[in-house]
Amino acid sequence: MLHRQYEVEQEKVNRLVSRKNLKSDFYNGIYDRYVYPVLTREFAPVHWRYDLNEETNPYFMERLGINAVMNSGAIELDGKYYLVVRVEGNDRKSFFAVAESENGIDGFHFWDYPVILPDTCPGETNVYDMRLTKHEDGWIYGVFCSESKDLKNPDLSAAVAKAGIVRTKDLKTWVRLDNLRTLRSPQQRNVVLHPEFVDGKYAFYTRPMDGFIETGSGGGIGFGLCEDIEHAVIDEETIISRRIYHTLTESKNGAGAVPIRGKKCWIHIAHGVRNTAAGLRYVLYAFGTDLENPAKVIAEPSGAFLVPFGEERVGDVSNVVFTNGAIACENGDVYIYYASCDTRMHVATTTIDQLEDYLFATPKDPLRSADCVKQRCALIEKNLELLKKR
Ligand code: M1P
Repeated sequence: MLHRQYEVEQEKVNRLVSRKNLKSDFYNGIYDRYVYPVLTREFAPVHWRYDLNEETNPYFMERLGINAVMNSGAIELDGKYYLVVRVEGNDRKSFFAVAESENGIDGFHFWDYPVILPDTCPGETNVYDMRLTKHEDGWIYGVFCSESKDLKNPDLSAAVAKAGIVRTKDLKTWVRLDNLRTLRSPQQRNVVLHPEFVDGKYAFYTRPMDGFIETGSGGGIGFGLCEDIEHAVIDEETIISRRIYHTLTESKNGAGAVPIRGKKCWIHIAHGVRNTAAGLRYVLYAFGTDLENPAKVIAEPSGAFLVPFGEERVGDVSNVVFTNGAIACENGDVYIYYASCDTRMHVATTTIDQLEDYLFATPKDPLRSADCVKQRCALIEKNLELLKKR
């Protein structure tokens, strides 16, 4: 018999799903932010979490709780907006689940079942952060982090991160391919598949790492080509977006959303990490690469593109924003999905024109305080001249 509490709890989920989202009063001219997250753990269907049967669950206790919903791949299909969400159970294991919306800013609701990934790697303990690429070969690829215990290292926390690859046509049936092998980098996370062939090959953005947490000698976001996506191997990775001292990428960085084809460049939204007394701080930054050669950076605005604000600053891993999904519509509108603090999902909306203006007209980081002051004084002087003419 269905427990009477079911309707009460499901009504709470329904209210969240049907809540209209509103643009917040935040302004920077680059994008709009929204009052409500697009997904929180409270959006998880009740039948994922509770045994609904009164006989076997007389107290209607949560049996398999959901801790967080975060870092989501994003894709538009037939006019609908889909997120492949990283859902983290109370057991700390992550899995993927599809949530869909009619308009991309509210109404996201989960499908009945999570994504069933083919279980081809016996050592794989955790999977997370899928990037969805609509590739010109006709498949939708999901590239994600496949994490296993490092059996060679006695440290209990030692782990190995690899890039897992799946493909699908409908987000329902997934075919697992071999994990990516990068011959010169022992670990990989934040790997992204470029949507077009480059020199007739599959192109990946990589993040070479020596260890599981520290990127060590890995210099930043890499780029490499491979012939065979079913058994993907990259032998050469070229660093295209470097970690730089005293910038927001000093500790590490990583590719984020699948690059968007703009009018002037490929638009990249990535994350940069620096260390602070309060721990690592993750922010988003953006750069542009050449349309013919996506490994060549041609626009590098200074500083952060999006940082955690207000309530976004607090969560399981505080002071973090992270993106691994954006949707660019045919009319030029762009939806950037980002998680705050490994806890919940948000959207920011903008356009390709705004993003390209940001990329090409924002000054570059001069890398020294003295030069930053000169840069700012030049702006102030120009503005004061204009204001005098009012
Ligand atoms: O906790 C913040 C993020 O940490 C990792 O990112 P990176 O590999 O750049 O350190 C990822 O595990 C990501 O999932 C997480 O949001």
